Amino acid sequence: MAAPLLSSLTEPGGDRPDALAVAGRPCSREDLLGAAGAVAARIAGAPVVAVRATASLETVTAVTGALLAGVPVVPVPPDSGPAERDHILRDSGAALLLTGAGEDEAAGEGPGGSGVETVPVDVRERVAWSEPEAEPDSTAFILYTSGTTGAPKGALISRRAVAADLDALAEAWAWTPEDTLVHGLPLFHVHGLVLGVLGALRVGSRLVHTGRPTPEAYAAAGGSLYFGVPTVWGRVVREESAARALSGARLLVSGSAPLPAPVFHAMERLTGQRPVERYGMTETLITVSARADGERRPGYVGTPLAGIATRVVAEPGADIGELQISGPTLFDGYLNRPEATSGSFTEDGWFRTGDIAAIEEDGAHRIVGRASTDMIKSGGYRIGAGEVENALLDHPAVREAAVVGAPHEDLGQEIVAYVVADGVGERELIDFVAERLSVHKRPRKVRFLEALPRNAMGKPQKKLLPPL
Ligand code: MCA
Ligand code: AMP
Repeated sequence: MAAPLLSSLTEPGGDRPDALAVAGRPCSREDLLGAAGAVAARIAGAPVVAVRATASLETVTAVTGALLAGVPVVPVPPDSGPAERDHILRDSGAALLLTGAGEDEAAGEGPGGSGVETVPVDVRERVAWSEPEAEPDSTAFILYTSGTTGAPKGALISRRAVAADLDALAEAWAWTPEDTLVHGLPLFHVHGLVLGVLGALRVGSRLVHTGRPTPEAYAAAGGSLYFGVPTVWGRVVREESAARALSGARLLVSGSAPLPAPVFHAMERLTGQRPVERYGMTETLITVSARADGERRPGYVGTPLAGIATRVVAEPGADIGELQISGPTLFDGYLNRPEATSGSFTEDGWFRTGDIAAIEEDGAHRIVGRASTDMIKSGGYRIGAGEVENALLDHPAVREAAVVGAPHEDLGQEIVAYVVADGVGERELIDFVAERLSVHKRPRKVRFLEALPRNAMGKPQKKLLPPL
C-alpha cells in the first residue's frame, strides 16, 4: 500500500532554499508548503478547481495547494483559446480558476465569461495547513485529453494512481533525494506536471524547471536526471555543445512520443550514455520503461513497471496488435462519459491503449504506431484530428475539412489541414485554430482542395488525400 500522495512533502527534513526552482525562481519545500497551505485554506470544500497552468511557481503552488485541500485539479493550458478553455471549464464544473497574481486579464475570465471566479495565487503567503490528506481513491486530477473525434475528455486520475506510478518510476530509475531533476515541459500534462513536479516532490529530489525546454537551459541546469519529449532531445543533439554538457547526468529520459533512432544514437555519441525511453498515456500514466540498471535499446520502450500487466492482442498469426494494460495506475474513467469509458476497456477489464505494439521474448516492448491515424502526436502533444476539423469548420469560409498528421523531422508529426473553402488564406486559418484551441493544435500547413476524396457512402477518405 503506497504512502499518501503528499506524505514526503509534509514530513520535515532534507530542505534547502532552492529545493525547487521554476523558470528561475527558487523556493524551499517549507515555503512551498506554506504558500500551498494558503491556497488550500482558500479553496477547501470546492468540488473542483481549475489552474491556469503556466510554467511558473504559481502553478506548482496552486496544484500543491489543491492537492493538500483534497480538491481535484483541472490544469488549463495557458494558451488555450475560448473554445478549448470554455469547454474545459464547463465540462469539469470548475467554479474557481487559480492564476498567478495579475494574470486575470490574460486568463480572459471576466464577468460574463464561463461564470468562473478567478483566485490569484500569491507565493509569499503562508498558512500552516494541518488537515489529513484526502482518501487515496479520491480524484487528484481531471486531465483533458483529445480523442479521435469531438472535444477533449476529462480523464479522472486518483491520488492512488499517481502515488503508485511515481513509486514504480522511482524504483525503475533509481530516483532518489540525491537527484536533481531538470526539465522545461508544460505543466498541464502527465509528463511535465505529474512526473516532472509531483515526482520530484514525492521522491524528495531537487527540481529545476527551466521555463522552456531549450537545449541551452538544459545544458546550464547541471541536473542528474533529465526529462524531455523527442522533439526536445532532437533539438538538444543539434546543439552539440549543449548535448555534451549533459554528459555528467545520471539518466536522460525520453517519452510522450517515439524517439527516432538517429536521435537515440546522437545522444549516446554526444553524452556518452544511452537514453532511457518510457511509454505512457494520460489514462494509464507511465506503464512501461527501460530501467536504470537495464538494457536501453533504440526503438524499444522497456518492460512493464512494477505492478503493471501488459498484453498485445493480435490477429491470428500476427506478432503485432493492440497494447492493453491493467494495473493500479489506470484512470477511473472519463468525467460524465460512461460510454466512452466503457468503450476504452475490454470485457475482461483491460484498458485499450489504441497503440499497436510488439512484445519480444525478453519482455521488451516496441510501440509500432497508433491504430487510428486520427490521433496525432506533434511535439509530444496528443491532438485529435476531429477537434481541429471542428475548429476549422467553425470558420465561415470553410465548407469541408480533413486533418492528418504528416511525418516531420522536428515535431515527429505536423498537423496538416486539407480544406474546401472560398476567400480565405492559409495564415488566417492557422491563426483561427491557434486562437480558438491551443497554439500547438494549429495546423502548420493548409492545402486547399476543390473537394475532399470520398467513398461511395460519401465518407471522406483520408488515405486518398493528395501528397503534400
Ligand atoms: C506560432 N506561435 C503562435 C502562432 N504560431 N502563437 C499564436 N498563434 C499562432 N498562429 C508561437 C507560440 O505562441 C510560441 O511563442 C511559439 O510560436 C512556439 O510555438 P510552437 O511552434 O508551438 O512551439 P514549438 O517550438 O514547436 O514547441 C516544441 C516543444 C513543445 C517545446 C517541444 O511541443 C512542447 O513543449 N512539447 C511537450 C508536450 C508534452 O509535454 N507532452 C506530454 C503529454 P513563444 O515562444 O513566444 O511562447 S503527456 C504524455 O504524452 C504521456 C503521459 C507521456 O508518455 O508522457
Ligand atoms: P498522452 O495521452 O498525451 O499522454 O499521449 C499518449 C500517447 O503517446 C500514447 O498512446 C502513445 O501513442 C504516445 N507515446 C507516449 N510515449 C511514447 C513512447 N515512448 N513511444 C511511442 N509513443 C509514445
